[in-house]
Amino acid sequence: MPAPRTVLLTGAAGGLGTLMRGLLPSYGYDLRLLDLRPIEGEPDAVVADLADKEALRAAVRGVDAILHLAGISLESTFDKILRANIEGTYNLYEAAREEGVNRVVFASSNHTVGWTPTPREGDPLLPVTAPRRPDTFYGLSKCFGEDLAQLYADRHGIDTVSVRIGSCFPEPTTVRMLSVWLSPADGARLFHAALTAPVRGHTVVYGSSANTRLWWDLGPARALGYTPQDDSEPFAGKLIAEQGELDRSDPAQAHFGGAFVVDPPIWPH
Ligand code: NAI
Ligand code: 15L
Repeated sequence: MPAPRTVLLTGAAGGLGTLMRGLLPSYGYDLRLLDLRPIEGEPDAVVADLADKEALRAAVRGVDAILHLAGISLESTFDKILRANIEGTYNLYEAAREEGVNRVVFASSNHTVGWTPTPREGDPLLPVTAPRRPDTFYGLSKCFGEDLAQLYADRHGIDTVSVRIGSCFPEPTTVRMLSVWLSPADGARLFHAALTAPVRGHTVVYGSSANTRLWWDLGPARALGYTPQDDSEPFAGKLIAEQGELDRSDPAQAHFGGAFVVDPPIWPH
C-alpha cells in the first residue's frame, strides 16, 4: 500500500483535532477537515454532521485514508451517544466502503477497558487482548466502533487501526494521567504509524507515551513502528504533591477509566 497523503480528519475542530491539525502536516499529509462546528481560519473545512450520509460520501471521496476523531468524547445520554458515535461511525464506514477508502484510524479509548482495576506494583501490563470492560455508554460506543472496524475489515477489506487513546492533552493534569498520558507529539507519531504501517485487517493498540507509570502494553503500538519519545514522569512530583498518590479505596481512582466509573462520571478538566 502506498503511504496515504490525503487524509480526512473528522472531529477537526475538537481538542485532539486541533492538536493534530498543527502536527500532522509536518509528516507530509494534506488534511481534509470535517466537523459539526466551523473552524476559525479554515474556510474549506467541511461543516457536517456524521448523520449526513451524502456529506460524508462527498468528504471521503478521493482521500487515501481517514483519521476518525469526531464524536461525543465524554459520557452522555444513550440516545446522543447512539446518534453521534454508533450511527455516526457506521455512516463513516459506509461512506468509506462506497468510495473505496480502505484505511481508517479510529480514535478508540481507554474507556473500552475502564472498569479494569489498575495494576499494582509487579502486576503485568494490560494486554490489548484483555476482556473489554466499558465504564460508560461512551466506552461502550468505542467497543462498538472497534467491532465495526473488525466487520468492515473482514467483510469489505477496509484496514483499521483502533487506537485506545489514554489522555492526549498538552500536559497531564491528574495523577491518573501520569499512567495514561499521550503527549500531543507522541499522538502525532502514533497516528502517523497507524496511517502508514503495512498491517492488514483490524489492529487494536493502546495509545500513550512511554510513561514510567504505564498501565498497559505498548507492544502492539510499537509493532506499527511507533517509537514514543515522551514520559509523563517530569510532571509527577508536582501532581502528587498537589493531589496525593492514587487512593485505591476510591473507585474513581482504582480503575483504568478513573472518574468515568463513577455515575455520573465527573471529570476534572
Ligand atoms: P472533542 O470533544 O474535543 O472533539 C470532538 C469533535 O467531534 C468536536 O469538535 C465535535 O464538534 C465533533 N463532533 C461531535 N459529534 C459530531 C458529529 N455528530 N458530527 C461531526 N462532528 C462531531 O474530543 P477530543 O478530545 O478532541 O477527542 C477526539 C476523539 O478522540 C474522540 O472520538 C474521543 O472519544 C477520542 N479520545 C480522545 C481522548 C483524549 O485524550 N483527547 C482519549 C480517548 C479517546
Ligand atoms: C477519553 O476517552 C476522553 O475523550 C478524554 O476527554 C479523556 O477524558 C480521556 O478519555 C481520559 O480518560 O483521560
